[in-house]
Amino acid sequence: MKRAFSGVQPSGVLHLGNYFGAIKRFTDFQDEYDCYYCIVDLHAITVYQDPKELPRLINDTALYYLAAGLDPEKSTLFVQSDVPCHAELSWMLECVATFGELSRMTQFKEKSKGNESFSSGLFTYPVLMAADILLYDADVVPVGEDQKQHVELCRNVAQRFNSRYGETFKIPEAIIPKFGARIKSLQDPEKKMSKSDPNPLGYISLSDSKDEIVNKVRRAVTDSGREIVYSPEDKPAIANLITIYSLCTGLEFSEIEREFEGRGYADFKQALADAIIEALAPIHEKYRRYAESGMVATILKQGAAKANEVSSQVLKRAKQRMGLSLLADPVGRKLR
Ligand code: AQP
Repeated sequence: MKRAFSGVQPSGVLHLGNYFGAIKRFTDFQDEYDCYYCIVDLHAITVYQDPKELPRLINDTALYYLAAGLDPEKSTLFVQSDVPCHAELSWMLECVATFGELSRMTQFKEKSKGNESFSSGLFTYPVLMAADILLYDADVVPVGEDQKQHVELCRNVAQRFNSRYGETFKIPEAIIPKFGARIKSLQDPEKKMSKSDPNPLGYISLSDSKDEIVNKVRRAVTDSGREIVYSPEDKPAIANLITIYSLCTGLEFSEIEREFEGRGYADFKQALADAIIEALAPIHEKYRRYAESGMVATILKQGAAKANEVSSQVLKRAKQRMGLSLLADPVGRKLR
């Protein structure tokens, strides 16, 4: 069976972008791939996280993975910091990645902009992500569009490592959805929907109540005119709302345009809020059942045991290739 790997940061409550761009799709891979899904807490701490809040966010992210349909019998779900190989391989890969290629990463440029004292972890974040992926010999990496550049860097670093030290890593491929790969902020269609957006009106969290959803959709920015047409260039705000409506209902853009022909933004927004509420209802229900079951800790513990087993073999291989650690070589070749 081929392998899939992906992760989500526990840096806030997950939103519609994380859902449609990533975790909903994770479940589609479960029958075809041997899946490893990680809660990447080491990535989250590249910006400050309150240590009193972080455990709750980690648990919450696991609950949303499960509520979205991830089956722990089919997929391995674990927390990154429970598997030490990630940090160890990351350092080895930092010695292969170059300062220049990391400087070109768009996410780093955006997150460090106007901030003079960002952490060095924010800069090396994509290398840790490369380690995450390569440790599982992943064939595919289902992600939203914002992570495409990071998967490309992972491929480049792995290829460089392989040509310098000999065949070691499988070269993975990013799988980006056709629609929903980049859901935009409800307040600024130039920006992606993001959980660390300081303005909560910009995103719809998976935990939002019906009233919050109605309020956020009602206050979402629109474009000039009043027609409901999908035209990302001329009407980026409406195109974003149509995309969300399409993802929630399964309707084609043309069907949506027909449904709302001659009707205004207010009607469309009401229907959109209803569609989001309906799409999130089963997730809320499943979230509640998993939270009450108290099963999450056991699922994460079992997942970490399996992830440690698989990743330690790949790390050992990489160490041997690099000529590190006498103990990494089981036949003690270097001890002669
Ligand atoms: N707006 C989005 N549209 C589609 N997909 C998205 N993803 C994130 N935002 C959107 C995808 O969700 C997965 C998990 O993302 P992440 O938590 O690892 O980090 P991120 O991409 O940086 O997401 P956020 O919400 O913007 O987090 P913060 O604000 O903490 O940086 C990834 O597959 C991502 O592509």
